[in-house]
Amino acid sequence: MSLTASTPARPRTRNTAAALLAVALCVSLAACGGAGKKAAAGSGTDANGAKKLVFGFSQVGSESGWRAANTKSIQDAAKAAGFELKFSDAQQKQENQIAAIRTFIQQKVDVIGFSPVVVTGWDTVLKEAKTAGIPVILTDRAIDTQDKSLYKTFIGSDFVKEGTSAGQWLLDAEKANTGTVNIAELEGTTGSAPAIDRKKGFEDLVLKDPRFKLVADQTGDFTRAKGKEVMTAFLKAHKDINVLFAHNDDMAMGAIQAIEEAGLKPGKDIRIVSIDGVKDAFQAMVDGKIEVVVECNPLIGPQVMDLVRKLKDKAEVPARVESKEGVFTKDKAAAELPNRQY
Ligand code: GZL
Repeated sequence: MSLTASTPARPRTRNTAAALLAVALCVSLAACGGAGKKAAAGSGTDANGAKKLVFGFSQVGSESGWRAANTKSIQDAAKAAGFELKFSDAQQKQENQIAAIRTFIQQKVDVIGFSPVVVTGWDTVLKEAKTAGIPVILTDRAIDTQDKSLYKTFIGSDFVKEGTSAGQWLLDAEKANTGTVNIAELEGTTGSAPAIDRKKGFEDLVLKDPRFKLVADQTGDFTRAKGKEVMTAFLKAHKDINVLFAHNDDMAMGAIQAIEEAGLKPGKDIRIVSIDGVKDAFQAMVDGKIEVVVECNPLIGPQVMDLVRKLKDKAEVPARVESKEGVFTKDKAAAELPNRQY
């Protein structure tokens, strides 16, 4: 068994073997020119031998380009902060997130973070974290709970505002149209905060206007494949869809494939409004297939780690930190595309 400076020292008996081991250890560390220091810069301690902050993070999954960018932001920022990141990919299953949070509790991590795949069903496991004295930060997606003490802070977007921004663009784009506008809606993961709130923001604004009819709406689970599958079904059932509102770009990109395979022109026969702002969506705007993208910023890793450090140090944190985001129409897409980081 090789001992490094980070291995907790066992109590030593006063026998010769222990004394020899102690001498051997000192000699080996000295001979390696402080290799103990280099060895100490392993996962548990930093180059100065200080214990690293351990952050346990449960990610929703890897369902979209947005999620991939969010994961990279979290991982890069944890590394830059010098934290030990225990990262778990839940593959969009709540039971996997609950299991990961329980593991983090058993591992006695310093802070727990997660992006909840759905809004309900968290109280029990978050009570276990609270009992264990481990602070929790919600990232990206919020939860529905009566007990606000179960988490310390939330950082992410205002999804209702994103839905409203998408709806406002459509109202403006159709203001001269006196006829009926039939809308198909590809919803995000059922029960997730972005799906619930984007739907609310968009429909509360647009469906107040009697010209607009919601003729089809179904979840595409935020994935490209499901978005294509559901849009194909929509097109078989409805010959009169004028607009597609997609809760994220990946479903919009899948829908574009379905629309083209049906012999129709996306952006001409069917107007498309989407949310996220991934590079592929900007390229689709340059190509005239999507007309507007409401940005949803995944690059919150550095802000997350600032909050994690504050929680570890028992410093004050705001209850909610909101991301700054824009709305990009297709005429702006070519100029903005080179700036996109995800
Ligand atoms: C939004 C995020 C959503 C994205 C999707 O903050 O939770 O989940 O819009 C992703 O692309 O799958």
